[in-house]
Amino acid sequence: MRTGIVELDADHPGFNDPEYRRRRDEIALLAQEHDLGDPIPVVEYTGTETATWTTVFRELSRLFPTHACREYNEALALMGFDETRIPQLADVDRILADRTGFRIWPVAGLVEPRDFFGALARRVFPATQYIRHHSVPHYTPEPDTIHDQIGHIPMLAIREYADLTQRIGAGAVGATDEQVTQLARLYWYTIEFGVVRQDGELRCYGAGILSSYGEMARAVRAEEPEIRRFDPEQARLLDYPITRYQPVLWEVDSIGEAFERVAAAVETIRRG
Ligand code: HBI
Ligand code: FE
Repeated sequence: MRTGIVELDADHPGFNDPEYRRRRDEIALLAQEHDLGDPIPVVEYTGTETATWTTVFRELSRLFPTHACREYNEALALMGFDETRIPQLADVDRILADRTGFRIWPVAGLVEPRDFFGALARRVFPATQYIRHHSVPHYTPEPDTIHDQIGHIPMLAIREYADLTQRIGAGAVGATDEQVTQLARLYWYTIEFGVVRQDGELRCYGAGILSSYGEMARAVRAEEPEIRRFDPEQARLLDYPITRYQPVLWEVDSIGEAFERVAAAVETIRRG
């Protein structure tokens, strides 16, 4: 559908804000009118939108040196992000194409899991261009451009993470519903919420942690989340909550290890 009408749940922070809803529809229409291969539309962000980015990027940046994995900090420097401006997907698309061959597909919001994985299988990442509601800058009930650009985009410039992302997507092509569910759990526990031990310290490599001040602050303290050695045979059977802090995080020695173990698990899952 190319209506540019965005449905929001009644408990979405922007539900009762007509200006926010008009803006969401406007940005959704840009994505809906975009065909893969077209130039990615440039969004002129408002002062309010930029202020939300500034708040979140500034706060997260205080944690990155001590909480993010080494690869993330290197890749973030490469992206050239700064707190005064929301990056354009068109710009990060060129950097990723050059680094790992991943391309960006601008989308209006959540994509059906099979379509989402189908894009990943082709080394295409569905990324949003709208931003969360300004009333709660550290919270979003759905992926937004802060989550996609601060969480996923720098990590997709890293070969092992890009390959892991693609491998899970490829595993879902032609899979059964149950197989897709298990692949979605592996995606969640690695790509979104993975942690890695570096020089004896727990560091974050999952995009959902890297783009959330609360998750990141609490992940490496390892007080509340239970940290388990990554075992895809257990992880693929364990459900996860999406609306509260993660109770269990899975630790690897390297992102390359996450890739190797997930690649093997994808084979097991597909054999059924
Ligand atoms: N769509 N835009 C977008 N971003 C996501 O992260 C996303 C999605 N659709 C489905 C989805 N994630 C999850 O179901 C994955 O586990 C597949
Ligand atoms: Fe994500």
